[in-house]
Amino acid sequence: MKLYRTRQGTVCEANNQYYLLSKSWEQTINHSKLHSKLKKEIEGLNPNSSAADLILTDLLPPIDTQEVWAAGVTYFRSKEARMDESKNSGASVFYDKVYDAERPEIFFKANPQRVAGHNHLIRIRKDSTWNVPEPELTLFICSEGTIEGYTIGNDMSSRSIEGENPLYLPQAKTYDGSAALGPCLYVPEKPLPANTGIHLTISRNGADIFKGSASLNQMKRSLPELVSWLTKEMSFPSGVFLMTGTCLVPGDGFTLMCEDVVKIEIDNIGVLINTVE
Ligand code: DO4
Ligand code: MG
Repeated sequence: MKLYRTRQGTVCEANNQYYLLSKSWEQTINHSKLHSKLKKEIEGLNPNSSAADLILTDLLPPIDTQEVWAAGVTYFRSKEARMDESKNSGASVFYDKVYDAERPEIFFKANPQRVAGHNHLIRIRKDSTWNVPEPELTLFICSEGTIEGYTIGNDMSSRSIEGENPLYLPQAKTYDGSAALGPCLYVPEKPLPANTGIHLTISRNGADIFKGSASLNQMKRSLPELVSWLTKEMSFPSGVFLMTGTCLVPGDGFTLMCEDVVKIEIDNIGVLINTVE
């Protein structure tokens, strides 16, 4: 089942049929056992063929009041890249340590105002010289602390700022247009398979300049483990989104430029496309 947040309300897609739900986004998504709840809810509704058009014309990011948090250095490739970018600052050792530590790296990523949806513009910082997208499986965790859905996330990152000093991480990670989520909230009956693929394509002037794929089973930590650390001492009355880290890092010579198109695909969830403003 997939939920889409649109300007005209919440659209639920199930078995190739579309339903318009009457409740707000937060009232719809913030439930434990969300899949069964939605299944019951659409049993009493008639499919609405024009609801499918709303996804094309009126789509919004799948977030309204929730915070977005992110986990980092959850894949070996990310650890390697961070250690390399921070070698002159002396911070490499911290990335090495956090990869093996019991406590993961978790940081605040964005409030909803800084989140772009599918086909919306994302941004790079003008005071940063090295910028990359980070394609990340993103969890929706309800206020009771359980994983209820998945979406695609882009954790836009300023690697020159992050590499200069690890204390600059909040500036490297959080600024206007620094996050993208979408296109939908995928609410399956069972957790995502471990071999779920994550695919990134970056295009410039119509040509693909980076292409890469990774799989969820390359992650060092489990998804419930990340959730348990996030929710240890924090409550989220409206639920929360958690980006789970990147495994796809373009080579050191690569930096994003204005008008580049970033396409992230995650198996079963869909495709998130954003152009750099
Ligand atoms: O500490 C740097 C951020 C790590 C990150 O965002 C990632 O691994 O995805
Ligand atoms: Mg990241």
